Amino acid sequence: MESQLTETIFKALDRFRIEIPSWGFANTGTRFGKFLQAAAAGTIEEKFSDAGQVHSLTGVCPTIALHVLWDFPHGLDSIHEVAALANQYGVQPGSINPNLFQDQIYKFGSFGNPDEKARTEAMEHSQDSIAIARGLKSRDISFWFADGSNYPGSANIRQRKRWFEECLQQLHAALSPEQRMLVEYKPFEPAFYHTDIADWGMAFLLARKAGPQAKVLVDTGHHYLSQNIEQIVAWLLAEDMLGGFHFNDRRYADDDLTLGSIDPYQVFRIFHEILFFEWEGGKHADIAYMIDQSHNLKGKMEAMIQTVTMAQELFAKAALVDYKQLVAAQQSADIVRAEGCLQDAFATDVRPAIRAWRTTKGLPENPQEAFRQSGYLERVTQERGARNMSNAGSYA
Ligand code: PSV
Ligand code: MN
Repeated sequence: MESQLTETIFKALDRFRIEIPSWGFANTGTRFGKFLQAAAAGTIEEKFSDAGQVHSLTGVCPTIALHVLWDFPHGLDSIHEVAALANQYGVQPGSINPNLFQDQIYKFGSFGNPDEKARTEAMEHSQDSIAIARGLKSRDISFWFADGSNYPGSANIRQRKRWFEECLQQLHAALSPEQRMLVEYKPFEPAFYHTDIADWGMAFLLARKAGPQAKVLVDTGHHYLSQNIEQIVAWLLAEDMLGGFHFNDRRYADDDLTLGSIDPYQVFRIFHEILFFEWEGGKHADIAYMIDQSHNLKGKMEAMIQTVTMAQELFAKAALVDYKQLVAAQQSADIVRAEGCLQDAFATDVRPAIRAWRTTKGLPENPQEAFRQSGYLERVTQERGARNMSNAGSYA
């Protein structure tokens, strides 16, 4: 491979980091049940241990996203335990995700709930989440709301919008100067008629009203089919409103499939918009890249390693676009040449350069193979198996 290409790929990889979600290592299910995995993590320590493994093999996942209800059993009092685990396992706490959807009190919503008690509880939990993030030196507090309704007429959409505005404004006021609030949108599930923050425009308006430290978080699975996600990315970048990304892939809805397993070109196009924006503007786009996937059938750690390596490949490919040629082709409306700039970069096999980069960093050339050889999976299967397999969830 030409040395210029290799250099561009190395540079791209040097700066690329992606956060892994604690919930990606736990046993999860579908609406119809759970299929258990003997090696799944069942405690916060096991999640840190698994995340530490993924980081030590890939070198690019220094942080783990944490879900407050699932990972901080004692709320604020769990901060010390989590901080100690972070040091022990060599991965730092990343984004802090309040859980405003699982408790019974949220049956009819959190900030959009007509019952003031539920709204107050949601606010208290959110304030605690901000304090937890501060205690752990986590910059981002990532808000996703399951709020919505299933039947026309059953919710006052404008009233709920006002509650969301008020609550987010109050929470923004509680942020420290270095903290950020990320507002995630999703058009469906669990609500199937209306969702309070259904799309990027709604998230954008709420974030803008909340204050300058609020940005939008895009989750690839949270769009209608065939929606042009990279255009949304380009607009948010242009408005300085893109704060974070939850990566996953899908075929139908929010399927949580492995990144790039269905449509790698889409992920490439998203990265391209980001890198093209940076090249044109000469500035860095401050976006937290995170994975938001939980696998029921694939091995969780294998799926995570597969995702990280795929993300690196697609990011490296996107970095290969010849911008000068692209701009010239766009300018002269040479459509085929412009499109070719993207296609040529996408078609480049970046894997040899990525393997070489890993070697220079003292990382295994093939993290998946190294994981298989490490014996880690066999060890944790042995340690966790009996507990995990007796813990089947049933909806009966
Ligand atoms: C919701 O589907 C979501 O994407 C949000 O980011 C949650 O925090 C995450 O999944 C985990 O349930
Ligand atoms: Mn998400």
